[in-house]
Amino acid sequence: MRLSRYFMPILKENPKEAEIVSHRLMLRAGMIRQQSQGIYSWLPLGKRVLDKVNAIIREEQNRAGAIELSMPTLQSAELWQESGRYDAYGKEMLRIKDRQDRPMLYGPTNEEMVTDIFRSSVKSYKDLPLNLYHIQLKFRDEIRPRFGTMRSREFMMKDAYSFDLTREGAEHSYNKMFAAYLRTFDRLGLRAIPMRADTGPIGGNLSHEFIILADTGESEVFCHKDFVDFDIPGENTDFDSVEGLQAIFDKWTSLYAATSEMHDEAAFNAVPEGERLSARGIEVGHIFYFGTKYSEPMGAKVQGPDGKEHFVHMGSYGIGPTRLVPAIIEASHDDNGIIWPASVAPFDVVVINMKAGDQACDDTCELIYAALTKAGKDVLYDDTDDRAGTKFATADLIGVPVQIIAGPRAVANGEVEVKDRKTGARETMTIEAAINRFVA
Ligand code: 5CA
Repeated sequence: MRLSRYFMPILKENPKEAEIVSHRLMLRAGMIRQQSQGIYSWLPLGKRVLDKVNAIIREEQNRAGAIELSMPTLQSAELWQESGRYDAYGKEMLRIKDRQDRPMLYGPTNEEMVTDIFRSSVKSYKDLPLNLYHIQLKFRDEIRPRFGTMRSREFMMKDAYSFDLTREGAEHSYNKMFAAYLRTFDRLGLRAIPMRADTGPIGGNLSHEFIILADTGESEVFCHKDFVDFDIPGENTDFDSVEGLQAIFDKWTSLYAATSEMHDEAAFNAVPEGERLSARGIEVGHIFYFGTKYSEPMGAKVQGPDGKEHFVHMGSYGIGPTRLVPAIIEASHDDNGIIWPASVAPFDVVVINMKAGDQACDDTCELIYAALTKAGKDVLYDDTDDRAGTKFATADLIGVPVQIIAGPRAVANGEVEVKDRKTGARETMTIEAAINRFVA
């Protein structure tokens, strides 16, 4: 992508409305724009990061055996009347009427709709277990939307829903998502700790929130500090192994970890003082087992091996991609801007032409841009005629992991400078060596 033809509206000044660093940097880097309170457009740079986050979430959901579909944002109120949540959900639900005066709503979550899909076609235990997910916009009319896309009214959610014949089966499904979440957040460059959590309007009595420790987090959390160094389940994790996944779950729940709603002061005080971690955190995922809470009132049942009908045991599993993007920034930035983990960076590399219009600089940059693009890399080429200082500041602000800098003096020697955004280390090398670093 040539910067001269891209749309990346950088802000020079710090926006006054932004209270936390991720919101400030997302606005400054031209990633998002607020359209009305708590409702955001994702501008091209932000959209690239969001897509990469979603790609990792999707890979790990698929690996764990979940199946993607897509459900609409607008839902009929009837389904919610069946489950009894239409009245219970309260003011957070945005209620709408269509031209026939039929009550509709902008979905805050999808338990009812997915249960309706399930009951319409699954009739036998032989079709279980089943886990269906989508990545879709949601709307919750939060009283206090704040911190940009961290707590917005319209936001994206990956929500998965599992269906099993028995409670034991449902616990295995829960453990699959538990392990998939550990892997997902790790691949996003984050350390998320599963903590016992309150179930709120979703319901049930088994629930974990996945929390990233950050000073700007909205939740108060308490945990054993060893969680910070626990091993993450590997790529070869066998998601069909009941014992294997139970062992992962047991290990990751063996020490104290709870959000403030579930906090047990006495149990926490039993942890040796030097091993207690009391901190603030950002909730990036939340998983629930709620048994037959929706299947019973909505009549979602299957025929079991005993020939009788059984209401299915369900769980739901949420991740917030539009919250994860700022959460990653909270965890990874410096005074100059964002530092993206390579896995979600909007571009793999930025090629900075320090003197656009200079034949040798132009030729060198074009050569590198073409070679890296051909090698399948996402390359941003700063071909604008801005001053070098402005270009460096922009490259640092948008956080691309590697910068290849082509200035007249180095280019005259057949060389460029390669800068690592995270460490700031710069290395001068031949043009070929710079290309090979990515191609090899
Ligand atoms: N149905 C269940 C799981 S699929 C559910 O709705 N869970 S939830 O309410 O805990 O939300 C799941 C995730 O969505 C949260 O962990 C969080 O990452 C994200 N999320 C929830 N509310 C917001 C919000 N207002 N802004 C941004 N992300 C949000």
